[in-house]
Amino acid sequence: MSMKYQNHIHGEWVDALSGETFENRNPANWNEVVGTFPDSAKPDVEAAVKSAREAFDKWRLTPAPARGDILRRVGDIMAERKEEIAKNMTREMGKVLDETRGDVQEGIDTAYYAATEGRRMFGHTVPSELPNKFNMSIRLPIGVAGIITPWNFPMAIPTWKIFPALVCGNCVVFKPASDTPLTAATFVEILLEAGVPPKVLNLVHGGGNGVGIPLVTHPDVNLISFTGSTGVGKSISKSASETLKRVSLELGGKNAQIVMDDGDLDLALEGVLWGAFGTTGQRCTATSRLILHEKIHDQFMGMLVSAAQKLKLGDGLKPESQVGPLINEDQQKTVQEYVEIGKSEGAKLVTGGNVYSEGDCAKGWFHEPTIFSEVTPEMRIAKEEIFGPVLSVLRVGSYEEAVKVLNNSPYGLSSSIYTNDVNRGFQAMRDIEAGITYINGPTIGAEAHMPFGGVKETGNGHREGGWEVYEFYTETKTVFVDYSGKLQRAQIDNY
Ligand code: UN1
Repeated sequence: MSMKYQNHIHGEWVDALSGETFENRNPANWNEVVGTFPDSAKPDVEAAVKSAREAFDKWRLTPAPARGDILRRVGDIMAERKEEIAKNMTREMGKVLDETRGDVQEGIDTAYYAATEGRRMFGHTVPSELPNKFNMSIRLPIGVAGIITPWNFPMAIPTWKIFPALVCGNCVVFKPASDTPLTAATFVEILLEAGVPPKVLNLVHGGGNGVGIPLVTHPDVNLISFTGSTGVGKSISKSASETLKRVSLELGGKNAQIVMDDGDLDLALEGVLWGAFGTTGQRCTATSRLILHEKIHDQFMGMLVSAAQKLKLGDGLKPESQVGPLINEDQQKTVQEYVEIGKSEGAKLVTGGNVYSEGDCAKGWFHEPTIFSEVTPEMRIAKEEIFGPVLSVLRVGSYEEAVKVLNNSPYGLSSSIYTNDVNRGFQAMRDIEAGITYINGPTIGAEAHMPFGGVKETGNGHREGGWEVYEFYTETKTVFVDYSGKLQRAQIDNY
């Protein structure tokens, strides 16, 4: 049954002012409408920002530990509803149930971490250079946070942004991806049920032009956190600079796994299958390049191709499915285009390459796990983010060449090396240009309490997750308390 959902603005559930709507469909079965959502525009965004701005005065004065307590309850409710949320997430975006459960769990972990951060939010106390004077820095909320999230982690990524924003005392206008509005609606419902004051949290459904741009350019929005493509990230950065907003960008990747000749090949095989074809390759951390030492290249390719051919495609709600559909028809077309590009560049298609439409899969946007070998570093399939189940394999002769090939990328999010040489492992930690490096693990597997983000065109230097994200959502105020009872001139009276 398809339901009709609304925006949450100024403490009320409302339609878009224009009355327009859009449909959310199941990528495993395009005939199934999951729900109907408001297709919002600038006036809706303006109302949401106004609400957040008004709510800020009170929310900023709520003690941070009390804000944290609300997030702990959010975590509890998410844990109770985990199975239901995961099933609905699979219906709206396709990844298999184990993965959508993991996505919800990442949100729960982030909630409990954020809850305790309400009791930290450390500042510094530092000696003054003058007598009878006290120096410290304190952390203050900033104001209204505009949160723009993608469809591939419809729960985890909104939690990475919204929990720290709230616990730090900011109010939120949330624009979720229009491919996954249902998980977003459930998430907002849970936050409200747990006790987030209604006007503090505003949800505006819709597209980038209708909602994203008005949010990014709104003078009363103080910060923007965005996860998505590098192209969109650059244009957000440009537009947001007009109003000097603080912007955190989490963008594309072309992540590589290196397998050295001394690596454990069985382990590396499990890693690359999970890294490349988990979430149907639709993660910013997905393994889209495999860099093989020439000594193990042929043996490993044999193992990889036969294992990839055994992967079971299907509706993510079925327990036997290992690889779900792509998110939509456009993404299926993009993947097909890259298969053609790979062929025309002279790479060797060793398995896959086609849309998959056996049985029930004909109703969705499935694509075979696809592997190209004999890929060279200058080919487009070695450089561009595809966001699908396509793996490009490159052959190298040494560790130095492996790192050079890995670093030959405009992106730098995640990376991995399989080696049993401890010295190599430590060299790789130092030499690989990426925000995340796994030793003997695949490129995916971030944990909520560790910083997440990348270098080069993957972002603009901020991190999500862990302790670092809390810096982004607070302003530092430096405070001097002079209790000497007289004017003390720094740098002058003491020298
Ligand atoms: C993303 O790909 O957008 O490490 C986020 C991982 C996940 C998060 C990925 N826990 O793959």
